[in-house]
Amino acid sequence: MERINKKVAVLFAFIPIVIVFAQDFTPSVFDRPSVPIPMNTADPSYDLWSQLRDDSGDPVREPGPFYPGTRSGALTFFNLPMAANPEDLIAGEVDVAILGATIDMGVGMRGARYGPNAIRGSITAGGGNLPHMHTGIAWKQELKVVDYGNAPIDRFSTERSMPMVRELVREIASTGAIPLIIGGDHSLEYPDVAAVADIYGKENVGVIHFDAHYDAATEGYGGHLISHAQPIALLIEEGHILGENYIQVGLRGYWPGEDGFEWMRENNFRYHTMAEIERDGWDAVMERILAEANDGPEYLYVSFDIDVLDPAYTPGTGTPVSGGLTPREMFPLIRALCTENNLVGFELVELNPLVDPGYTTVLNSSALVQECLTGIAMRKSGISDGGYLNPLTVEDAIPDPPSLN
Ligand SMILES: [Mn+2]
Repeated sequence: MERINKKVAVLFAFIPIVIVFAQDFTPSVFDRPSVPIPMNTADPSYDLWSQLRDDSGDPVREPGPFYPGTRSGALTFFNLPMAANPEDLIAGEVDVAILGATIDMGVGMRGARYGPNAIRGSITAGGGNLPHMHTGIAWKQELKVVDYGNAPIDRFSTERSMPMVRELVREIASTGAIPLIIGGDHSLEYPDVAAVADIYGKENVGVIHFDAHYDAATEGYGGHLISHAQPIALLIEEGHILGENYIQVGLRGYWPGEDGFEWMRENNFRYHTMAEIERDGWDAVMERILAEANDGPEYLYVSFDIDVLDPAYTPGTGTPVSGGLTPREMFPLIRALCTENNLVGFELVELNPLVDPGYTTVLNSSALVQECLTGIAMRKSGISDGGYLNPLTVEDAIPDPPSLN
């Protein structure tokens, strides 16, 4: 019995040695040098994703906006006609081209890729044909707007998708049309703003960025330089946009911390947090934002992360933060910004229909985009005051009682 125990003891004594040897010789992912795994460029599918917009095999047609099939049934943004290339935009004298960008690797959560089609499928009262009650303006009657389809996305790589998005946004902007991008996650701000700066000049474009989060991380994301938390850092560091032309609105919660606020101050950012809004009231802060936009460079780009709104109105997003703004606060500001400024781009990002059980977020996102379109239409129809309200809407015909005068 004792001999058996000895044998067992000797056997067990070898186990750690065996484990050590096994570790030495078993290849492990942690033993590899920390360089990315190279891609198989010989794979026939290597670039297939990027050819989404290759229309060389399509039937020949006259350039200009067109309806895919019948006018009912095929889903386009707001039931608008489509355009496929710059020739269509030029021939149709298009004012705004709406581009879907189905990217959601940058948020690390599946779903934002369905944002564009959720907006395409949304049913909106009026839909741009009827006059917006506040302003009396029907944006479809003032503007030529098209659905420009989707940007090609490598669904396994944010990094690889960026150049294609930038090229398409640049293509729209080069015709003089306003690119309106529906995401997709906030990594899109990097190619979107870079593209607009390519066309209008790096020092000539200001950005107003609505978001609960700061989105200017330089590290902390596994070595990635682009994700939905990083587009601003990349834009500033690469010099596509100047810090003094950047305005942040709606920050709250726990990010940025002190380092981030210091970084924004060093780069001459302007920012308006929810703390400032709670202290001074929305009307006062809204006036400041409008004044700062007017004080900025010649052109304006608006980056709208729907999580700037309170999760009560936008539950369908990847990183909701309590204590946000309401649509009733935001709509007049978006309308005014798009009326009073030379808008050269607008993006709506971080809409995730998969976590939007009541279509609340789709509804509010769709309405928000149409507030911007209404603003652009107001400007085109000659209205310069972004706060303009239709007298028919806000004044009844009966004189007020003396007690109110
Ligand atoms: Mn964001």
